[in-house]
Amino acid sequence: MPGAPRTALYYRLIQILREQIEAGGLQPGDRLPSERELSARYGVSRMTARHALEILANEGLVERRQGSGSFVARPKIHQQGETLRSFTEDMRQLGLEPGAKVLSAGIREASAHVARALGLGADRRVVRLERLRTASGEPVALEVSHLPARFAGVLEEDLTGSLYAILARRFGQSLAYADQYLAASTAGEHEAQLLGVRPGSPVLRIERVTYGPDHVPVEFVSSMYRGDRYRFHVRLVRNG
Ligand code: 16G
Repeated sequence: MPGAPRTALYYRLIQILREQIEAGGLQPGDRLPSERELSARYGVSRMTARHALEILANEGLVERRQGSGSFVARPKIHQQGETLRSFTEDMRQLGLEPGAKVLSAGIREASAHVARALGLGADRRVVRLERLRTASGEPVALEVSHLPARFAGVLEEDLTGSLYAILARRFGQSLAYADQYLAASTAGEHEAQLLGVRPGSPVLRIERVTYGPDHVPVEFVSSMYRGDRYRFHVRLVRNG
């Protein structure tokens, strides 16, 4: 890339590769040129080529496999943020098989944060449910749900399926809306192991309070979604 300032070289290379992937010239599973090939083709150092591939890997666009090179990653699981849906509904919509592995389930005393989110009064007991969610067998999210103690009956149910379906069937509890917060974070050692990523990998930390039609909070969840497998879409409409 003659003429480009040295510091911008890897940005240019990233742009070129990203365009090839997004335009479909390179398909999921396709092998990308090696560092050596990139360096020869675009006149950059191997260090620059490696740096560009590392950045694309961090973005989840490219998968680097030890000893065999870099490959175009599968598209991310695309979750839209306009409709309140369960994990099960989200995955089915995408043609993926939803799953849940129960890591722990029981009654706990809520922390101040959880009690505030659920608007709890004197009774601070909550159902705490920790589940690893899978999409067609692949771990994609860790969810820690908290429900007010009036829902303790969920603990007698099979929690490897849909929690929202249990709430509807057993308690007649429908859900109306939710407040959801997203923040960037990284996976700790334990979480990384469960999610099948390296410790320190980027993740999306999501907190959500879900309300019933009477505006009473039903669930507070704190989740960790794999940053390399997820992207969230929110439509913003301009006022006026
Ligand atoms: C979503 C919700 C979670 C809820 C689950 C129910 C987020 C961050 N989390 O994953 O709060 O417990 O759906 O799904 O959106 P289920 O009915 O399939 O168990």
